[in-house]
Amino acid sequence: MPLGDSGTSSGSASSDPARELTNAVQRGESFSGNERHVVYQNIAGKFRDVSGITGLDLPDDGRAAAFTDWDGDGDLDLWVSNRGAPAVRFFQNDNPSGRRSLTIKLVGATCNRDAVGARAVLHFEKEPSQTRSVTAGSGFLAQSSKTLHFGLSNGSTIKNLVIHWPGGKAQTITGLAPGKYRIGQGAPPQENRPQTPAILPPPSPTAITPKRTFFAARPPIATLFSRPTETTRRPLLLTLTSDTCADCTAQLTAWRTNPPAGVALKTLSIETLKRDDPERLRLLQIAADHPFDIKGRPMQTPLSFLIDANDLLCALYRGPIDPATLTRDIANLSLDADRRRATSLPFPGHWTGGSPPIARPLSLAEDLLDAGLLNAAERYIEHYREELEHDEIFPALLGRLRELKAKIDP
Ligand SMILES: [Ca+2]
Ligand SMILES: [Ca+2]
Repeated sequence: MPLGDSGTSSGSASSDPARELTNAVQRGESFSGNERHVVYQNIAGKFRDVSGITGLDLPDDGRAAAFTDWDGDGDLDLWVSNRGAPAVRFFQNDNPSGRRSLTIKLVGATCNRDAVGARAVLHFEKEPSQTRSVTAGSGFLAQSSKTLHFGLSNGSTIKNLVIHWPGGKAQTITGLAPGKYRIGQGAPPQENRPQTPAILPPPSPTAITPKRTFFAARPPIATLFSRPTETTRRPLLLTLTSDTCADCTAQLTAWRTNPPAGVALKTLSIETLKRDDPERLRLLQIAADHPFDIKGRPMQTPLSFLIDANDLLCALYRGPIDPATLTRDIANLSLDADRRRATSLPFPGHWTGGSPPIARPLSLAEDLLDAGLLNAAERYIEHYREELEHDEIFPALLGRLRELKAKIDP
């Protein structure tokens, strides 16, 4: 597929393949097809698909898989990373078979200390031998534990372990019982008691869903919403509600008796917008999606935009708003960029360097073009022309707008 000028500029035509791919990813579509994870069990050299019974057959857009005995109980647990959410999954191996294992941490002396490249062959009295190698990286973008893991069948007796050190001689170790060992190159095995990482109970989904985001970089959205004239030069809280949403009714009722101070309120019904002004609804969705680099995901209502007096989008709230949080966010509207960045963190922490992020109006204009809202894009470009002209790919943006318009009206 020809990629044209994609990746080096804003791209031009709407049929630009790389742009289409990016848009699909932003819409939450799979990058590589809807393929479930698969697990194969090796049975004497033949493989059986056991994906379903392992519980690993998820339709995630998976990337890396790394094996390690994370909880230290002797069996291998699994970490998987995904392109979309959840970005990381941990699978704790709870197979109750109670079988034993032998784990070996190799430490090089004349070879590299991690013993990368070493090969260990475990011989048994009766069963076939097992071979493991220390690798730096396994599969795609993954690194499994460098500790070698041998699963043992019931009643098996270990004969010996032969370690082929990189660039060195083979070392044979006898008298090993199941367990955990650390073996230095040329030295006898020592019992290894690695620190076991703590496994906390998973957080509840509601605790990890971001309900409110206070933006470090504030996108300008003046032409994407209509500000009631009486709210000029005042912060505005613009809330989208749905007729069928109980949280919306509760939120509006709460505000009737106890309206937030220091901000003008404006409420829009999604159903009314769909009927009377569908483009406005699309513009508001673009404003809500843009900071998160997503497109067209289902909207959770009430959805509230905190917009400052300069029409910058400062915060976004999904669901009912905690009044104390809103009061604090309104007070924080005037923070400078550094303190705004510190405030935007969703968890405790501090920044160690770099400049605070700044919004890029040009990428919002591109979102409007991607959505085919050419008139809205033109209005946006006209309104923010001065800022946009500082962006080095502004000419390419204008070129793309011209091309898209020519397609509609050749
Ligand atoms: Ca384990
Ligand atoms: Ca286990």
